[in-house]
Amino acid sequence: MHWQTSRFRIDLAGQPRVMGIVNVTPDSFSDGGRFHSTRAALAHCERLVAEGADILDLGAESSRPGSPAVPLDEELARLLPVLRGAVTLGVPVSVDTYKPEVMRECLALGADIVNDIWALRQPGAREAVAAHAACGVCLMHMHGEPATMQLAPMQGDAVPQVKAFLREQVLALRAAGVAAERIVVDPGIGFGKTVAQNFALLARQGELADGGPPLLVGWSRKSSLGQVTGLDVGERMVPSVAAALLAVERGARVVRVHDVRETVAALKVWGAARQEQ
Ligand code: HH2
Repeated sequence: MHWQTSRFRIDLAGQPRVMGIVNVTPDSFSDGGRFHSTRAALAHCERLVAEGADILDLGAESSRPGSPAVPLDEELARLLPVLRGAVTLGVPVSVDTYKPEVMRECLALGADIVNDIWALRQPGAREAVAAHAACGVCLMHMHGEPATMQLAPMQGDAVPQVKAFLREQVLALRAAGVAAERIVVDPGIGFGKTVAQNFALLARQGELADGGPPLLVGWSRKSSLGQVTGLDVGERMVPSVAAALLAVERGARVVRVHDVRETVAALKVWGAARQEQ
């Protein structure tokens, strides 16, 4: 099992991969404003790679519940200078965007992966990815849109709905000519789901992975972890690592995290136990 991306073929058969989050935003829910300048964002990229990140995920628009959209030129101005540096660090670089123009510009600069919370449903996004020869793509499930998704979360059993949605988006992308080896899918923890639905997606994650593309999951610092622990966003490192470990144990091959060093250490313990099975 592997993930084909623009420059790297990422092995997903062995140790799970850690995707380190770099938010080049003033308003992300857990670290907004900390890495807003190009210099700070690049220093953060270097730090995450030193801590063991296998992939960097650069995002320039917050998708926290209620967040406003960022204009195209502002998103590019935040992202491109950081991307230019990030692609020299020796690891695959993903760009968290739903805008086809941003995808095209970033892929032209050497980005390896498009990570889209809209699963390429914005007009022209699927075509932007399909036009590239080899970039990787992460298709995420979201119910509604960031501005309003927590006002009207999903109804009923989330697991079959998320599974059917992801299957449909994968088929559409395959029909556009994108090879299966380029695609991973993500249940989109916290995106238009109740706390119970998020935990159902963890408890029954095996149903999602079943026979489909590799799974990428992002629990890091999310509010469902705050709900069950009573901890504020800045205090959610341990719950985040616990959730990442549970996700990996249930089949996730990539975890998207803020706390790279701690997650890498936890996954080493998981890997050591797995070797002795
Ligand atoms: N979560 C966030 C953003 N992008 N992409 C994928 N594939 N999966 C996720 O779970 C996911 C994502 C939200 O988290 P974060 O980037 O930390 O915050 P913000 O959107 O406020 O910048």
